[in-house]
Amino acid sequence: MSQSNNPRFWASQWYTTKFATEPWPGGWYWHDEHYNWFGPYESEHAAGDALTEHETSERDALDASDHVPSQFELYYHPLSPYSQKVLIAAYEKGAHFTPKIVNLMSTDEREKYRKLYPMGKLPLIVLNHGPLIPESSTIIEYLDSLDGRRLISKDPDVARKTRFKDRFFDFYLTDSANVLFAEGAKPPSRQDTVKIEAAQYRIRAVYDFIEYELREQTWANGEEFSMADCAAAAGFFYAARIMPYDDHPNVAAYAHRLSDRPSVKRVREEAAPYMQAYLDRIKQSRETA
Ligand SMILES: N[C@@H](CCC(=O)N[C@@H](CS)C(=O)NCC(=O)O)C(=O)O
Repeated sequence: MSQSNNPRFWASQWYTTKFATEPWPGGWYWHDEHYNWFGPYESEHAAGDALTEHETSERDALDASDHVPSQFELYYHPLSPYSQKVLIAAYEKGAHFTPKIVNLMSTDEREKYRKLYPMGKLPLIVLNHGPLIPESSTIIEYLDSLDGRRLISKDPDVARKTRFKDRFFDFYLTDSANVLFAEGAKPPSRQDTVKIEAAQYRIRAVYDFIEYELREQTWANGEEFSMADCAAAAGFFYAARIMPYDDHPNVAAYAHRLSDRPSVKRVREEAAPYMQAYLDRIKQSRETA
């Protein structure tokens, strides 16, 4: 049950470990599914017994209810496009997860989150038996191994195209829209015009590319909604506000289909109050500047 090498990072849940001195008095500790630590215990055995007792009581409580057990914890923020991409996939798959919203703008929350995942990037999932899975596409690969409709085809040729388009939307639509959004929030004198022009060029190139691709297909990779569409929907959340596509009728129709998709609708409805609060904050800071 014990782990010796950086256990917090690699196995973050339901285990005991020994802290020699830091951050708490030496001894054995265990933590629960909410990262509450308990200890110190004199021995690994004593900590293990306390953990087993906790697990048993949790299981009994679950058995006594009709609660569907959570398959993992999802660390995310409703306004983070990569989080939205994973949320869309999770809703498509009908996954049961425990949501953990992290506000990376808060120094305290950011520091706490970096203890769990040092890269500090959202989204991240933590499986019930411990392992962390970071990176939106890797998370969706994992989700696709669970029950539910497939987001990455079993056909290797189709799967390769889905993976290409997923990366294509991430790198050239989402990342470019992020640049434009971040630069747009700065006062004009501090905006980086080289970065802005490069991002605008890339988004236009994405629109041109998919305008052609979408001339006779419903979704990014054909007739089946896939991981590529999760990535596209997340990218359009910001890109649509910054770089309209009215002169690309197939892109406009595709963006409309995405907005109508129940999983995408749900994610955007959940993000709406956070977006409003963000826009209000920007407006207020401009008024007081
Ligand atoms: N390649 C990563 C990108 C994740 C990413 O950039 N996440 C943003 C939020 S959308 C983030 O955590 N930013 C905080 C930071 O860069 O410190 C993925 O696909 O998950």
